[in-house]
Amino acid sequence: MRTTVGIIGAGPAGLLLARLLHNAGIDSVVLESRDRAYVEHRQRAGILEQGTVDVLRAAGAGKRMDREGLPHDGIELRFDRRRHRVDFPALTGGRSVMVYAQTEVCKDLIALQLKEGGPLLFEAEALAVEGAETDRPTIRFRHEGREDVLECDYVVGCDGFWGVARKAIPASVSQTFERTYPFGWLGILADVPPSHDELIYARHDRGFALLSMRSPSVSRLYLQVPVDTDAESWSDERIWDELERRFETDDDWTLQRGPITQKSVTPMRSYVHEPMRHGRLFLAGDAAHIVPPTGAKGLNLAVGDVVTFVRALVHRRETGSAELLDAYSANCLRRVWQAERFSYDMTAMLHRDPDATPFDRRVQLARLDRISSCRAAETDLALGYTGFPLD
Ligand code: RFL
Ligand code: PHB
Repeated sequence: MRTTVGIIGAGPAGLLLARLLHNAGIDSVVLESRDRAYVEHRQRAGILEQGTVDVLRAAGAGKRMDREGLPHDGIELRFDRRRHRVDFPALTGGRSVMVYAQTEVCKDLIALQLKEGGPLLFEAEALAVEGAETDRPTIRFRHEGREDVLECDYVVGCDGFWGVARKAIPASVSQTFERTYPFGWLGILADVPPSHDELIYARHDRGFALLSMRSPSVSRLYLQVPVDTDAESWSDERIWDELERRFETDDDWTLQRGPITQKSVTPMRSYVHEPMRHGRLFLAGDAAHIVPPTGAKGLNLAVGDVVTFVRALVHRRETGSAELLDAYSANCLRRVWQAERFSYDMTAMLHRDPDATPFDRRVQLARLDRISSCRAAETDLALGYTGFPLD
C-alpha cells in the first residue's frame, strides 16, 4: 500500500487531517487501532473554540454542529458562594465558543471520510514508524490478522498520548516537559437538563466542580477527586450531594438531579514533547502534548496542529518550498505553550491542592476576585478561553 500522507489514529486530529487533505486534493490513509463504535462513543471534550468551529465549517463538516451545537457567549466562575459571569463577545470583540461533543465531531468526520474520502481502516493497529529520516517513511501495521506496510511521503502521528509515533523520534533529539497533578476528575453524564444555560467553573474548599452539558436534556458534570479514586466507589447520591455543596451560592440557585448514565475518572497531566517533527514524521494532537481539561484546550490544540500541517504541505506543493514544513514544530509549539500556560493557570486557580497552605488558598481567591473586578484580568481569561489565533 502507498499513499501521500499516512495518518495514525482516527481521533479528532487524524479525522480532521484526512478531511482537510481530501479537500486540498492530497490523498491519505488513516489507520485506527480501535473499532468505529469505540471511537464514536468515547466521552471526552465538549467545548469548541471559535477557531475550531470556523475550521470545521470551512471543511464542510459543520452542518450538524450548526444545527445541534449550543453556542455559548460566556462562562460562570463560582467561588466563596459568589457568582461571576465572564462575557466573551463583550471582552474579545465578538468571539465565543460552541458546546458540541467530541463524540459528535468524530461521528461527523467519520461519515464524511467513509462517503467521500480516502481509506479509513478500523482495527488497524500501527506497530512502528520506520524511515522517518528518509524520503519514504513507512508504517508497519496489523489489520485483519496480517501484518502490512504502508509506504508514505509523510507520516502524521495522530495516535494520542499512548501511541507509537512519538517513539520513532530518537531520544537523543527529544525533550519532554511534564507535570502531573495529585488529583483527577470524576466525570458523569446525567439524563437531566443542565441546571444553568452556561458552564459553571466552581472553586470550593472541598475541591473543584464543573457543570457542563451535552444537549438541552443531558448534563455533563465533573468533581475533583484524589487521583487513585475508583468511580464505582462513589454512589450516585454521594456524587449529587458533593456537587451540590461545591456549587453552593448565596442566592436561590439549585442543582437539578437525575439518573446518572456514565461515570469515570480521568487523571490530569501537562505534557509537551519537543520537537513535534522528525524528518518526515510529524506529531499532532495528544501524541505531542497533553493539557489538563480545565481550560478545554486539548481538542482545539489538535485542530491547530493539523491545520498548520496542511497549510505547510499545500505551500510545499504550490511553491516547492519546504520552509513551512520545516517551521511546523516551532509554529505549533508557540500556540501549544500558550495553551499549556492557560490550562495550568486555570487548574491552579480552581483546584484544591492537598499541599496548599492557608496562604495559597487566599491567593487563589484573590485571583478570582481580580478577574471579577478588573476588566483587563477578565479579558485575559476570555481571550485564552475562546482561543489563541491560528496565525
Ligand atoms: P485521541 O482522541 O486520543 O485519538 C488518538 C487515536 O489514535 C488511536 N491510536 C492508534 N491507532 C492506530 N495505531 C496505534 N498504535 C494507535 N494508538 C492509538 C486511538 O485509538 C485514538 O482513536 O487524540 P487526538 O486526535 O489528538 O485528540 C485529542 C483529544 O481527544 C483530547 O485532547 C481532548 O479530548 C481533551 N479534552 C478536551 N479538549 C478540549 O478541547 N475541550 C474540552 O472540553 C476537553 N475536555 C478532554 C476533556 C479530555 C478528557 N479526557 C478524558 C482526557 C475532558 C476530558 C475528561
Ligand atoms: C466537557 O463538557 O466535557 C468539558 C467542558 C469544559 C472543560 C472540560 C470538559 O473545561
